Amino acid sequence: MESTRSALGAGNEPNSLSLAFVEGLYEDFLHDPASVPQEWTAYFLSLNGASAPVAAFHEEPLPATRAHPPESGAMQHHVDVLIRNYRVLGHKIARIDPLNMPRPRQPELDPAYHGFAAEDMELPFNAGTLAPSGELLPLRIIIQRLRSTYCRSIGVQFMHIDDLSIRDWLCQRIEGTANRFQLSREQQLRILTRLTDAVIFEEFIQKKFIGAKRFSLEGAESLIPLLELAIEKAGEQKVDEIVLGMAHRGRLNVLANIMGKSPSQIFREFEDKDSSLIGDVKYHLGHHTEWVTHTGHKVHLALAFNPSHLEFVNPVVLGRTRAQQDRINDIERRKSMALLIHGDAAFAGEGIIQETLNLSELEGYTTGGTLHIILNNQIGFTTNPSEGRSSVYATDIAKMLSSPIFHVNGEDPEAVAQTIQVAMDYRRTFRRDVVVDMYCYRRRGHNEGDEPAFTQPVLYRHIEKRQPVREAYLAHMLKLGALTRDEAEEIAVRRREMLESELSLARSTEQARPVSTLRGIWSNFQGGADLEVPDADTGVEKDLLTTLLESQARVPEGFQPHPKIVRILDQRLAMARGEAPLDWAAAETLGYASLLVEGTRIRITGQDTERGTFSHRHAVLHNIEDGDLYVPLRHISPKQATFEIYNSPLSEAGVVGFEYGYSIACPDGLTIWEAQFGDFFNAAQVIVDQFISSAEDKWRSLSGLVMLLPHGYEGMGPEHSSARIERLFSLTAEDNMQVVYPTTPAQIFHVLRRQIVRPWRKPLIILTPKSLLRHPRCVSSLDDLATGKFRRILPDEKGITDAAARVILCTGKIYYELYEEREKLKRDDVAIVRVEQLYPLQPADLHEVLKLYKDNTPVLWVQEEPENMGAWRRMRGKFGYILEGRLPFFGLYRPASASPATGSPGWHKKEQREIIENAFGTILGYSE
Ligand SMILES: Cc1ncc(C[n+]2csc(CCOP(=O)(O)OP(=O)(O)O)c2C)c(N)n1
Repeated sequence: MESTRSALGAGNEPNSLSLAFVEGLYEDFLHDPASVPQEWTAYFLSLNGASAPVAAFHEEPLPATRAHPPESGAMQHHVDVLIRNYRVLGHKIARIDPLNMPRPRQPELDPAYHGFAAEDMELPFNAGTLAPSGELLPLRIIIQRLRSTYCRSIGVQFMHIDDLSIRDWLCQRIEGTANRFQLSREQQLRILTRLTDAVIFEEFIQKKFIGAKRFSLEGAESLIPLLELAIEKAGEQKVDEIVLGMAHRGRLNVLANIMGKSPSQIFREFEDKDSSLIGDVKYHLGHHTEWVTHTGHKVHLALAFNPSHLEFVNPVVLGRTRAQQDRINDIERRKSMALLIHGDAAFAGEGIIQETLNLSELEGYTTGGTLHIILNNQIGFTTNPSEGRSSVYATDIAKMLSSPIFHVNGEDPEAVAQTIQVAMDYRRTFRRDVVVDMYCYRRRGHNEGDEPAFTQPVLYRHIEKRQPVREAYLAHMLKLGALTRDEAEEIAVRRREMLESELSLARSTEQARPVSTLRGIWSNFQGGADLEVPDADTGVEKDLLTTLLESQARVPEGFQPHPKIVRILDQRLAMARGEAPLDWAAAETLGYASLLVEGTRIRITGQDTERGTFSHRHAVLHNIEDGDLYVPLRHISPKQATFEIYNSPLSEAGVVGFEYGYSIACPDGLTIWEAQFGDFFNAAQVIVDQFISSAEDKWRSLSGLVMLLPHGYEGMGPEHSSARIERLFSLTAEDNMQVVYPTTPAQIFHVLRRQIVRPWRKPLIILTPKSLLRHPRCVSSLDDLATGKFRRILPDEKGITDAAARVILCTGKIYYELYEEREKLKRDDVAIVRVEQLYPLQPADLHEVLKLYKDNTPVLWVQEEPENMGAWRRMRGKFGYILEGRLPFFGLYRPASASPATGSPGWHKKEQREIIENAFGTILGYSE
């Protein structure tokens, strides 16, 4: 027989894992013979008590092998080591797992291992924080306390934390209170009620919507009381808002039982009657509600919309939380809190977890500590933990933070309650993340249509026999005499009746009232079609521009920037005074400055974005004497709005998710993420696909996030050339986002301002330049910024119209190469038109400019990218071979290629030259 690699055991070999597993099962068997699988019952009965498995901890007297003379001070030292070992390893034998999965023995927790003999058990020792009043305790009591603190239903990992003050706090807190934690009868009743709510909800849907997918919470119902306790505690700590993120598992239950979503609304979604809800499946939808705690404190709860992509919502929730804090200037970051619920397989497997955790302590990203809850049902779809991670715990990645990790048995709701109290106090005290890993199981398959016994037969035989947590807790309360069975039944009956009436309501009304997401801070903004929102004038008075640019060229007395920076500042001064034309950096920075003085807060992040990857921005100046920093954009006016700029960690998915989240909570601010090179945004593709491009369609959720993606073929190789315009195009439809490729400083100025001045909130993707940052022709005047607006199409700069024998249509940096070639060849019969807004591109905009040319003037789309990339295929797809019904349309590009660009600068030049020359050469198959 092949050894079974089930979740229950690592095979039949008698290794330490299976030994510990057998020990656990044997303990269960001694407690309740019916609780273990039949094959094990037979085995344990056959033992007949003769060779009972060795318990992980010897309760019986130890062999009298005294290693330490009692008078020796070494004995106290060994007690200290034993105490320390419990702190380090206690969690490894704690009974955190309702399924009793095999766990290795920990001999280091055995007193005999430290040389103690049976007769030492009554000797008194200093017990540190285990004896809050400082008295000496017999070794027996010390061990008892250690076991009940570290090895019962809660296992805590905290010894990886380097900061001793944090470790001390945790020791005091855990050891000082573990044995004294007591819930009142009201609290116990409340837990029972919430467990009942969770159970009845699943039961009800199971009965009324047979076979429907709901990703039931069964096996992990303690999540509902856990969340309630966390929210209540947050209320006590004066948190006003909690932003939650979670995946599919138990989401409907959370929506109904925590988020205040009406069950009738959920039932309507099951009936699929509601045409206003076709954007996404029901277990992805967000919701928000007002929670009033038992002390009367109001906590706003917002559950973020979630895509199927597990865990990617995490940075979005953090960004949103941060924005809420920034909006109210909550410097200590105590008013809003992020609460993330993770799956165990996803937490261990998805790299976005590391990216998210890494943000937690960074100045530009911290939110004062996230509460992470792992809904640890010990399976991922059909994948066992042994197949899903190399680490012991699903949570091991979180050890990168100075945060405790609490593993708690979800079948012990009171332990869950105790854990939440400590975790929330820790978060509050240290303003750091904290992790609660709630061990549970999944009673059914991955979804309700799945048969889990196909792949986990032994595990599921075991799970089938487990009493639901509500039953077990009820039995506990009945034993305590805290309530009667009739009273408990009454709670369940009331809940069922409520759900019945909600179901009738759902079935009696045809349509739900459409829920508008554009309320509160969003009420002044709109999404929808581009054509419904006119372009706005975005010019700024010239005098003000001068003042704003001058203020950015100044540094405080005694501040000494690098000499080359001084030169740049001097140039800015000359630009401000109209003595030199504006370059890209000056116009970009004026875009920000003008918005700041109008009251728009700005946040810009990205790798090396303070300086700018190509050294153009220099938004943060460094004093060469002492390294002090000065941010000119924070000093332009006493009444200006906040300007934030941060170099991001080297991450894309995490930080783009964060900024997207920020943008959805800050519609009146300008939120910008900049890629190092445009190519790297594909490392954030999930955020682009699942949120940025589709959120409005799926969830009617808007965002005005700006992404700056450096783009352009400059011989820098396959990964430093292209922001993959073609990929952006594949995502554009229904005016879901804007893609622009501005070619002048004035254009970047106006498009940045347009993003705020129009009430239209759409993601804006700007393809930004590299060499153009310093190109002598890529300049604008103050007048260009003082009047007008962003121009979607730039007509020929020299005004060539009637004389044109051909029109070159292009976008971006290649324009300047074409322009120079035209100058060199003196070809005034060639007009060059720039498409500055690639999407949305209205045919009428193009028509407006092309109508200047004779009917059959050919148009050449000229691009640097290969045929299968760039904008060509989209242009041809949209306009065909006949442009505007009259002008023939041709394309010029690099040959189709698997890789965006060559790695050889020489080859690049040759290819580029060919394109430019061909743009002015004969058009094959067409006679002019
Ligand atoms: C990024 C991503 N990869 C794969 C999936 C498919 N998938 C959905 S649920 C699931 C298992 C998740 O396991 P776990 O995180 O433990 O949560 P559980 O479903 O057990 O609650 C998988 C692989 C997904 N939704 N997202």
